[in-house]
Amino acid sequence: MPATVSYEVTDGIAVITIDNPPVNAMSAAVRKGCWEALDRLAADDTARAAVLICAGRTFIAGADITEFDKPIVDPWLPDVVEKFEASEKPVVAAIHGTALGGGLETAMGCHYRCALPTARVGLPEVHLGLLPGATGTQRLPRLSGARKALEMMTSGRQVGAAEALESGIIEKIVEGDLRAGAIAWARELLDGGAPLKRVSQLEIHDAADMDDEFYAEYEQQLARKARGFFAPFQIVKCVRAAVNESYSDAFRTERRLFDECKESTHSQAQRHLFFAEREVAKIPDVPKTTPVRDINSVAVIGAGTMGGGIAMNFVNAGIPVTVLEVDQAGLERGLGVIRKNYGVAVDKGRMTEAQLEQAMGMITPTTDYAGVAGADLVIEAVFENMEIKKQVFTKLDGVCKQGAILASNTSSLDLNEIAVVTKRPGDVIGMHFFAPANIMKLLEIVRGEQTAADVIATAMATAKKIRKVGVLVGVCFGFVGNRMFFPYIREAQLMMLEGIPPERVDRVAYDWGMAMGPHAVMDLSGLDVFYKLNNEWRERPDDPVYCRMINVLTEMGRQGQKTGAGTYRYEGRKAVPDPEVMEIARREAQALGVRQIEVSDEEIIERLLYSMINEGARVLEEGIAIRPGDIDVIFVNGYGMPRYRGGPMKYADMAGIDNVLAAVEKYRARYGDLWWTPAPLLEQLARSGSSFQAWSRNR
Ligand code: 3H9
Repeated sequence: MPATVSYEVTDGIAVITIDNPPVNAMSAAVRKGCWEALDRLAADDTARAAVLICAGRTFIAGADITEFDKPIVDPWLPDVVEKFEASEKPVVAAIHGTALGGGLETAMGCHYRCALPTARVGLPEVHLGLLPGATGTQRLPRLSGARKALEMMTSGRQVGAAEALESGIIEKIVEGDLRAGAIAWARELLDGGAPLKRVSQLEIHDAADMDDEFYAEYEQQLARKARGFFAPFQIVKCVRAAVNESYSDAFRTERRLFDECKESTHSQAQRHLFFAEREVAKIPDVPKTTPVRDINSVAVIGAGTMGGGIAMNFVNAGIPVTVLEVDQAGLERGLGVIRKNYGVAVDKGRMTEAQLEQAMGMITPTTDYAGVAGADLVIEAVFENMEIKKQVFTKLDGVCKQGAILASNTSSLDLNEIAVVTKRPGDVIGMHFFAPANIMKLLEIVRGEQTAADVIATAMATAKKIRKVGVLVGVCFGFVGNRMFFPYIREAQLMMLEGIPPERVDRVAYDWGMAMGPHAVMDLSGLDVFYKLNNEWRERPDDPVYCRMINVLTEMGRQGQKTGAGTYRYEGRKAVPDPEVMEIARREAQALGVRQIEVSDEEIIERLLYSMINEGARVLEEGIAIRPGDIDVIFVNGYGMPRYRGGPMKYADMAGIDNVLAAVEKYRARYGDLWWTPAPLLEQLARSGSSFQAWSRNR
């Protein structure tokens, strides 16, 4: 028997222990081990029942996700689950930590389930673009009811032991020693003559009124909550099969639909992100053992929308914050906005009035720099202007205690230039939050030339503490996210001059899966923001066509939603296409000599995405991002790119780098070298038939 699964008998009860760190995934070796353990149990006269338990920090966390890209190795997980159920001797699953995916499916193959009070169970396959494919879509409805199973599987929600007990997913909660408790319970079941509870043979208790109307309504809801995703709808089909077909027919349906999911680009993309989001924390020259500084108090310079949102993150994590503004009026305005934001949470029932007051009580307002002197971490969130930022950092250098981390929330400026105005550039780092800062998951952590390793490690740990996805990037204009977003915006802008209505470009981007189209995003952020950014970009090539409409509209006072008009006109928050804007675009195009053209939807996507990907290749060449996966993590967590596309670099890999290059060359032929010269890395990968992922792995 492989070392990962052990078998021993204690007083007539066999204990099968899976030990496959870190999370006891059902790898081929574990499946084989379980298979052999079950054969041994069947033949073992000294054992009347068995307990399935795991070593380490958790019960089985699911199938081994790394195996989905490889040929299947027997025994396959569904067969193992069925073998557990077929055992003539009762098997009790003993759950601690989390029983997820194939882990819960294995537990549901057992005849009874017990868990520690702290345990959680769930079928989160949907997050990987999959469905529970080891009989989970058939077993969970039989234990919890089809409605609950549908909700759990389409959302991936985990439930705690108490809820699992109440809904019939487990039969017992064990306090104290799980192993001893499970063995005792197995013996009790034997002594009480409990029947073998084979889940596949149970009735679904709430199947009666699950008719066409029910499924249509459920799918309609899903279409809103999981727009564009494939797997949730496959799960509905499986549950429908569970309700309407025999177990064996429905199981075949599950297998077929699981295979469709596994082979889909959605699942490839989502599996990629699963690993990329874990890898992002690994920084080659900042090992895990790097010490981190204590962050027990934070100061935020600037109480604008950004500063306020940043402060809320720390308050929510229980860390007191001092907020500094130049004057009392600014402070009151800023604190008023924070209070209003918390008020919304109260209105929605997510927070009580008392909690709101407690949160506000953790914020100390000040107009005096002496008030931030004792903070462990200071985050500057003032106006995006180099001179102002330098003044702030000079002041901070003068008052802040030694060892404090001085962070800038700049979204584009040269962090090195900011750092050298202080006498402690090693303590200076970028922490680029994304608006709204209290909600968006992404945090770009910008490493300056002199930033110390422990400052990087602390910033990454702090990101985790405030529940952000921290991604380390290097210094360049716009860092990774904005630098790659600029070409996307540039193409949307050019298309307007070419006579392509913004609402069409936005619709195509939205249908591709973006949370919002590029024009809607610009109007939301403010065209003036892009206007200022463009002007701060010192190395910007001289091109009168570049983002021309941003300049024209901003100078007309059309700054976007906040002024009631930008690229669109606004009726409340509703964007309405404005013929006047296209008229202006036509005039500008004429003056600049931009041709009016017809384009396909495919071209719109290519120009938006491939311009971004080409820039991404340069970002990688220059070492501004550590890995292509880091870029992908940035775009799905900060720019509204759908997870099922995997991020821009994974999307390029799936489209084929040679296809991306061919399209880039096509636009270069039309528009010239200025913006469309292929990145050398793109050419190199296309030539060698490689991908960003393979390049990254083999470096
Ligand atoms: C499935 O079951 C399909 C079946 O229905 C049908 C099959 C036919 N496989 O997250 P962490 C690695 S699909 C391989 O940092 P935590 C992870 O990459 C599966 N590796 O720890 C990381 O590696 P590294 C359904 C896995 O304590 C290390 O373990 N199940 C797997 O924060 C630690 O992970 C799921 O979707 C895996 N299944 O969280 C559950 N899981 O150290 C996925 C983890 O090299 N897992 N790794 O970076 C999780 O949600 C979390 O890992 C868990 C622990 C909550 C368990």
